[in-house]
Amino acid sequence: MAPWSSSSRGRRVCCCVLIGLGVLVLGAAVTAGIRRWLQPSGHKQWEGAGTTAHISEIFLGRCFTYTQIIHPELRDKNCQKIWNAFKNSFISKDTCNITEEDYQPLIKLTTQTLPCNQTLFWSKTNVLVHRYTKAQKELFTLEDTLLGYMADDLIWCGSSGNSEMNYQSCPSRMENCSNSPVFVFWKTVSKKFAEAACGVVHVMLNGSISRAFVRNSIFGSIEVMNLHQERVHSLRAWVMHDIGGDFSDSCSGSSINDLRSIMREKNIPFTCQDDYKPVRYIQCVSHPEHSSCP
Ligand code: JS2
Repeated sequence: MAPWSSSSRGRRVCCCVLIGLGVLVLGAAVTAGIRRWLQPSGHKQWEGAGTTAHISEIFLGRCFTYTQIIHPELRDKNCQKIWNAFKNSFISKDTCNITEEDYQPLIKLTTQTLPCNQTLFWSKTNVLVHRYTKAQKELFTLEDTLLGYMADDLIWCGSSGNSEMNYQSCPSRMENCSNSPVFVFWKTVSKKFAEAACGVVHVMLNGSISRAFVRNSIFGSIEVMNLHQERVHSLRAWVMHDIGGDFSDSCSGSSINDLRSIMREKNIPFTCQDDYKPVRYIQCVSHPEHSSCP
């Protein structure tokens, strides 16, 4: 047997060992990578906060509170069915490809007719507008409706092929996951809320920020676009300024002129008031000494 043969077999054996080792190391690296990428629960790791802890109890509790106490005319709503429809809208689905369609069963179960002249939209005035509707029961924001009331300030997401909710992390607004469960939910229900609006409709805007009306906000890009002139007699805007805050924008400002021109195109009469008094009274509750307060 040729002398070089033993050495060549040796070389072949050590090549096989090296290749074997290489494959093992590579395999381990890939597995570790996937493990790092996937959380222990098998969900993808996102940058945003995870599904709100005890979301089912919170959601169900809010449903019963709303339908049995706040609006007993809705007492026949089946809260368990509503929760299941909500959960099935995103569970086991790709959390970046949720559609309006996914939420239709939930919307069907939570239909609520809002009387005309009682719809109140808002943009960048979340706290003030809800302090106002708590005091003034004649007007409804989306969060004063059953669907908005149950989901407000909650976070939820899952993953395709995984029957559990992702409590560790969910897509944040900055991540390229535009069709996330939360974002599609608010787009979908805001569209429905606007389509149902009728008579005199109101919006509360923030005059202490650079542009009170923002086209790519949910109000500007979804709700304004789904107001129908045959149902909506007029849109009344209230531009509120923080007490002691900046007077950055107002009814005579460029952003409101932008909104005015959109409403003109839609043939819906538009009026605007700076610091609508009844809302200012709400603000004055926490600033009784301020010169602009009675
Ligand atoms: C994430 C949430 C939440 O007219 C209002 C309401 O009808 C609302 O649904 O949409 C309008 C306000 O949205 P806009 O104009 O983008 O103003 P914003 O101050 O930037 O409010 C953004 C959030 C609105 C949707 N949304 N999104 N998580 O818990 C949540 N709650 C609401 N209402």
